Amino acid sequence: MGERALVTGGAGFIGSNLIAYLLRERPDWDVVCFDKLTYAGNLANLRLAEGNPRFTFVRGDVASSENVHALFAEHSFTFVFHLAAETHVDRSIQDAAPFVRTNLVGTAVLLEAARAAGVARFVHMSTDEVYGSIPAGSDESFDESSPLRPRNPYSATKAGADLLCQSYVTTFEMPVTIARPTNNYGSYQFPEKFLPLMITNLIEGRPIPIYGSGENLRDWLYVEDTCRALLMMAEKAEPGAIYNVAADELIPNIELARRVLSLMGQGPEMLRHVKDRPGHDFCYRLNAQRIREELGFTPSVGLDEGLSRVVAWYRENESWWREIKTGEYVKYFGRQYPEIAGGSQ
Ligand code: NAD
Ligand code: TDX
Repeated sequence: MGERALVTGGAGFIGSNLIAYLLRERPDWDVVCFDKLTYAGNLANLRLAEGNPRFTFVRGDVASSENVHALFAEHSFTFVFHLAAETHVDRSIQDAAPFVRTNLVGTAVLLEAARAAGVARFVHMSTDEVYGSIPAGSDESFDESSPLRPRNPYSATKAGADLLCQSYVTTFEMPVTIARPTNNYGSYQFPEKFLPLMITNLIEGRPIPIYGSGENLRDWLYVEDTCRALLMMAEKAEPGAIYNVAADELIPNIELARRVLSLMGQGPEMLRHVKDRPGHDFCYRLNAQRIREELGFTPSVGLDEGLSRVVAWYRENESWWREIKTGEYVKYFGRQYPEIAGGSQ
């Protein structure tokens, strides 16, 4: 019999890729997207799912008990993939409040509803940022038992959500599995994030802003590999397990920028060193042995291949990101789904 999966935050970058992936890879599953449609949510991201009879969109706020209650009253879920979050570190430095509300309160509300409903598996999307930063010159890496030492408001709220999930495993024996992936990139990534910002700026003839020296290191994971890991975790992981998900493609930001320049046929005059992010984490390096050994997961798209694909995608989908950069994309809000679950905003 087919299963029903809930994807929170499914109108965002990874969520929309996950929905397309689940509809394709699990042809007998129904998939429900629950999303508030914040500035980062965009119904245009769901064009591959739109019209599919196995897909339903519900507009709602994970931090609203009323909205979440209405969702669970309407649907019975086997799997919950919890991706809804405020996600941009720079925004969390400007104003932490929405991060606390969505990432902490939202996770608490959703856990409680999923527990009451007795879902078979709750996959929580955490992040590599919860471990904090590895200093320059160290070759340390984090495994799943490393302490959580978040250093910015975004990662602090993600660490809190991660711990809430762990508490539901020990207190209620709830079948929660936690994913801690590295930096994702791919189609439909909001152009405030580094990689799509670089590509779209270059197409517009604008420079690439490099925070500080550009020596900070990130590990770049192609979004479809993340989707595959999340599905494996839903279907194969032991309840309560935590998995790092890494690409093993750690490079300095400046080097990533140079590769993008080269792919796009542009030169170093397009680089601009700008003021550094306050508290800028230097490096996240993960040991991902556990998911490899226990679930057989290894990433399949290397950085060279992934970068070519993503540059091509942003070139071919100019209207998608131009509507975001001009703010025009809000036209999608309320176009087809004006109501919010449970009736109030
Ligand atoms: P995104 O910002 O592109 O999308 C977030 C989505 O969540 C949007 O559609 C937004 O409308 C929705 N949302 C926000 N607040 C909500 C609320 N209160 N109720 C319901 N929906 C709400 O984010 P993303 O990059 O796709 O990240 C998805 C998840 O993966 C997040 O939990 C993030 O912390 C985690 N993560 C992301 C990365 C990355 O590199 N992008 C890496 C590791 C982990
Ligand atoms: O304009 C920029 N210039 C720049 O040098 C931007 C936007 C970023 N950067 C640097 C900061 C980081 O070292 O590039 C790196 C990547 O920055 P972001 O795209 O903002 O990602 P990061 O801060 O690493 O966090 C991301 O990965 C972990 C996601 O946004 C998080 O949601 C995820 O949890």
